[in-house]
Amino acid sequence: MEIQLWREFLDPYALAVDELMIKFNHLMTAFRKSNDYCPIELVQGRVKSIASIIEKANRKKIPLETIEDDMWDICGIRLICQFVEDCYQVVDMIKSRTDMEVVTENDYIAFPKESGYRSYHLRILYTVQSVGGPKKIHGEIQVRTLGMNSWSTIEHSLQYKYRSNIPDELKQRLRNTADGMIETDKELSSIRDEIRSARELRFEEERIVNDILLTIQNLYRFVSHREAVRIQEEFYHIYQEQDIDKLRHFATELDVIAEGYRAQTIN
Ligand code: 0O2
Repeated sequence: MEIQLWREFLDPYALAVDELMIKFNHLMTAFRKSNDYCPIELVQGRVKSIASIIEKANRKKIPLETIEDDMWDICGIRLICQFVEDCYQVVDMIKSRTDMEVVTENDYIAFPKESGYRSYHLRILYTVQSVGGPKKIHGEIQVRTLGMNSWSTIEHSLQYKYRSNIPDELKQRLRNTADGMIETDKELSSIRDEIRSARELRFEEERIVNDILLTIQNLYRFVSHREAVRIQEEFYHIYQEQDIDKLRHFATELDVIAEGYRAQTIN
C-alpha cells in the first residue's frame, strides 16, 4: 500500500481512538463529579503504527488486503484499573453500551496466556462518521490493572529486543514475576475498601476546596477587602489542620454567608 493510501486507511481509526478516549475520559469525570468511586484509573489509546501493522500481518500471515477485517487492534484502547474487580465492572459497563458492539471477548485475567500475560480483551465494532459517510471499524479494548499493565509493558519491550525468541530462562523469570503480580493484585483487592475510601475522601476534599475558593473569589465582589482576606486566612488555617469534618463545616458556613449576599443582590 502506498504511504498516502495508508494515511487514508488509518484516518477513521484515528477518529475512533480520539472519540473513544474522549468518551472514557468523560465517564471518569462523571464518576468523580458525582462523588462515586471510578473503576477506571487511566485511559490510553493509540492507532497501531504502519510498521507494527506490517510486522503483525507477517507474523499472523494476514494478507494486507484483508487487515481491515482480520486485524482487530489497529484501533486500540487500554483501560487501566486499580483492582481486578474493577476490570470486570468496566467490562460489564462496556458490554451494556449502545455506541459500540462487543463481538468477542477473551478473559486472559482468569485464564492467563502461557507467557504470563493478563488482560481482558474485547473486540468491538464502532461506527465513525468519515468523509464518505458512516464507517464501521474494528477495535480492541484491553482492560487491565496497573500491575498487569506494568508487567505487559516490560515484557513487550523484551519481545522487541528478542523478536519472539526470548531465552527460556528469561521466559521463566517473566512467568515468575507474572505470578508475583497475581499475588500483588490479590493482596491489593483484600484492602480495596480501605484504598477506595481514602481515594473518595481525597476527591471530596478537592471538590470542597475548589468550591470554597470559588465562593471566596465571588465574595470579593460583595464584602470589604479586609473581610475577604480574613475569610481566606481562616480557610488556610482550617485547611492546614487536615480535618475533613472542619473543612465540610467551614464550606457550609461559607455557603450561608454567600447565600445572604446573593439574596441581597437579588433584592
Ligand atoms: P501492540 O504493540 O500491543 O499494539 P485477542 O484475540 O485480541 O483476544 P490475541 O489472540 O493474543 O488476543 O491477539 P494478539 O493480536 O496476539 O494480541 C493482541 C494484543 O494483546 C497485542 O498487541 C498486545 O498488546 C497484547 N498481548 C497479547 N499477548 C501478549 C503477551 O504475551 N505479552 C504482551 N506484552 N502483550 C500481549 P501486539 O500486536 O503485540 O501489538
